[in-house]
Amino acid sequence: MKALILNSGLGSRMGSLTSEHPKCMTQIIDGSDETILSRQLKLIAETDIKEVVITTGYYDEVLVEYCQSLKTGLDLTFVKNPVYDKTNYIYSIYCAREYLDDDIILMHGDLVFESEVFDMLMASPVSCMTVSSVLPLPQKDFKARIDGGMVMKVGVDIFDNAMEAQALYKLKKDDWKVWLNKIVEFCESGRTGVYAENALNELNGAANIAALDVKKLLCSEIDDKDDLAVVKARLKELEERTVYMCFSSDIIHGGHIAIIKKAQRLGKLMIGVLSDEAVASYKRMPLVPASERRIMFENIAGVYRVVEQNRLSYKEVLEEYKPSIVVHGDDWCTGFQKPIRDEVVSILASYGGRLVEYPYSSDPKYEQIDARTRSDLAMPDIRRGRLKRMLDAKGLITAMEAHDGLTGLIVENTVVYQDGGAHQFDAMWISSLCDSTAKGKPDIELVDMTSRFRTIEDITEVTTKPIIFDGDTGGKTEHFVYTVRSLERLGVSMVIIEDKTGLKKNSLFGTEVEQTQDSIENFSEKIRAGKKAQRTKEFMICARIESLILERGMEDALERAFAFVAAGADAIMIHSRKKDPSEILEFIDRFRKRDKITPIVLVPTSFNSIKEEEWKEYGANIIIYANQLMRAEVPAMRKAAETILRDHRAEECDKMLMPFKDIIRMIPAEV
Ligand code: SPV
Ligand code: MG
Repeated sequence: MKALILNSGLGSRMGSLTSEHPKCMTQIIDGSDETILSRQLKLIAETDIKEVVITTGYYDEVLVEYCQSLKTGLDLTFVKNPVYDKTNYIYSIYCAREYLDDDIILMHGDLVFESEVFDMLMASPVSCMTVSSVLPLPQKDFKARIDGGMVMKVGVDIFDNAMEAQALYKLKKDDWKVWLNKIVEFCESGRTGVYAENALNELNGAANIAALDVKKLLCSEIDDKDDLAVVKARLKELEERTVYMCFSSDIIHGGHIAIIKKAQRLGKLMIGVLSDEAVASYKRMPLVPASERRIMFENIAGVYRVVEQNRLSYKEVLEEYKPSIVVHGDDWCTGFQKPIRDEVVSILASYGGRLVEYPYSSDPKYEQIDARTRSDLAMPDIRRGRLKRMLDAKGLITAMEAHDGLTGLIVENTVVYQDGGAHQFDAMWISSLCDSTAKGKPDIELVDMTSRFRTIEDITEVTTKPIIFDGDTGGKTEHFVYTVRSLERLGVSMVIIEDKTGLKKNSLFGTEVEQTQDSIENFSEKIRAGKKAQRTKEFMICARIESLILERGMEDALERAFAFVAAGADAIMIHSRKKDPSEILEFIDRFRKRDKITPIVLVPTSFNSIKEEEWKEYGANIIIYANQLMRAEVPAMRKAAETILRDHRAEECDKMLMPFKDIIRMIPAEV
């Protein structure tokens, strides 16, 4: 594709401004060197176009010298119209015809347009001419008659079914050829004093030129000093406007830079860095924290300002900064981001802002980078540290039970979009109860550590979320120190050990079975030994207190909690089997009076009425849904088995089941 700029004319209506150079060299931004032509060439140079044909005439040598001084990197061809003062630009095109055997971007040399107009033109898949459906029809300038979205006729005397039009065209080779042949015919028969559009009009639509409606965007020719003043004021406005884009990515690749560059052309670019909490809510905990991502963007040339966006919703940011333009990929027109987009559109409309959407393209090169980043998350060193970071970022995190690869995938991938936000579990809980039950065994530390580690591996092979491991009593201190290191190697973030000794039974049996609580001294020693054995700084050991389960009272629970924190526990889990949450609330309240920092972990299986946000307000930090997936699958499986037994075939059972294809699809072919 080539560009053709028509610069032969006299520009006589500009008065003294064109006494020493052609009109296209008129300065359009006070205090800068930018001229009509330098701006056009700059926009062209930002595209894939390499060659520009410029017709000259009036002050042609000044013009050629000027163009060369601009160092645009473009390949410029100058074609002089020797009779520029006696002919119209139709003849200049005729003179340049041998250079124009390609798709052509055609523009008059006195045209000033904003980058968005040029982007729209370049993106058009068909030949088109810029028109405006909202500007008033000019008396003396070009108008186009439009029929079915196509330009039928262009001229100054057309008022019916017409729109304001500017001589800025994209012409596909075939359409251009038809028009150019007509131009040649005109010129060779001596009709050189008319517009090139007179030739176009004789084609009666055969050139297939669509109307590209640029509405209120700047696209104006400069004929006289008044036009110049208007354009200068508009350009100043454009320069002052702010453009907002929000980013959540950990890395910046060529695709991001390309879109940043595009957005920068619209005004002063302000970048929003999505907070760690907001990113974690819909994607995953970012690899690079928001504070560092902020620095990354602050150091990109031409970024005017970087702010933090704390929620997926743009509301707070838009209301505070009122950017003139928000830029986003058009991928958010559907799916979970649609409500966020709708809100942006309505807030922008409330103060006259505008949304600019670029077509979303997924480049395999960048997808590969994303896939690599995702798979890095599964690596032990990266996975292990993410629980602590998430806890710091969010204050309260949730973990769901996973007892094999399949349930791991469910915890990994289940997302619910609600109230403009996305909700998913932050971590996985590898429960002793569910791990044992999945093997048909009782929850009494019968399933040995080697087998429990195998479960962890089944899960880590197919997921990336952090893992909290139910370490039961931790076993003998001499064994626990080995367990700690093995868990660290596996990429587990936290082990929870409970202060029981002897034959452990599940806590939810409470005092119905015999269970022995360990002494504070012994258990503190186990914690100390575990902390000493650990090799990575992020691994956490959580002490689980069974005093309420075993009905030893609140004072005992609190005494233990403070003792275990003093022994080095990184978190405290308090458990209860009561439906009523009040003893848990009392514990949190009293613990928090003395210790504001140590994370509190809860397993609200019985006391399940309180919502996560309320737990956060009370002062809890990790909510573990310890067994719900297993308890959901058992009745579903039993029902399917009974139905088949009853009906002596599987047909009736089929309606209870997920389609066969879906189960195949839910497992990715590769990680
Ligand atoms: C587990 O999930 O194995 C637990 C929590 O330890 S509970 O079953 O409530 O004791
Ligand atoms: Mg357990």
